[in-house]
Amino acid sequence: MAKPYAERAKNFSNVAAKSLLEVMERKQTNLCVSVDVTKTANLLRIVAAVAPFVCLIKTHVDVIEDFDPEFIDQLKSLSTEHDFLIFEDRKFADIGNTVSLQYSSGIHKIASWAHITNAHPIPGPGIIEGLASVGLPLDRGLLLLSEMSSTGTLATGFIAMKGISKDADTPPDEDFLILTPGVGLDVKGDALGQQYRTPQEVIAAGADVIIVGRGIYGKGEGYPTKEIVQQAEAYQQRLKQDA
Ligand code: S5P
Repeated sequence: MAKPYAERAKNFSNVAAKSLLEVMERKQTNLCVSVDVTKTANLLRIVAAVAPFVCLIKTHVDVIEDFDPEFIDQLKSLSTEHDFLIFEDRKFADIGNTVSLQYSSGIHKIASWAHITNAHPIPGPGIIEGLASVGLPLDRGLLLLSEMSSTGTLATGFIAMKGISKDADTPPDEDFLILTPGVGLDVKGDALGQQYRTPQEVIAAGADVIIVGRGIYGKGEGYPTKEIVQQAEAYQQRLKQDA
């Protein structure tokens, strides 16, 4: 039996990691829905539909065509109302100075609203220092990409790089949160190299939070809202069984 989320929350000093585990405990869910759609109305419709079943919503804010600051206010209200965190999947990948600007500034001002973001560790420790200089004062969390779900990926375990995360000095019982995308119940992949595993497979491999996208909201125009609600509930229940 896995340790209760509330107990694991005590292992983390990072506020975002702790908050995520606390939400998981309160709502008894480890489902994150990834919403990759291009219109704010559609994104907010999907988020409202899945909100009761998730601990986390993942966005790619740079694919949105009608972005405005009001959209962020609406997303934040849904996050407060339905008790979930927001993860902007920005996959930062540059030197510390550049990522700190990309994170804090520009049109999207990601650090001002996303509880969690992520980065490729490839540039070295400076990327983490740059993002931390912006994010830590705001109690934000940073995930590092150690692997990717796509065919032929070159990212295979960079997290082991010395000085980034797990190194020789890391105590063996240190807790890590593992968030895993590329999950689908009845599909194997897409035409552009995405590869899916089942919830059972990724949980067995150590995933704490499972990220599901098109498996829940559909492709193209997407599923009707009723079907999205049914899919989200089905995934949440399935994950509970497999955990
Ligand atoms: O290795 C990865 C890492 C990420 S963050 N593979 C992924 O698919 N992702 C993201 O997860 C990807 O950018 C997309 O937003 C989501 C998967 O969406 P789906 O529709 O294929 O479930």
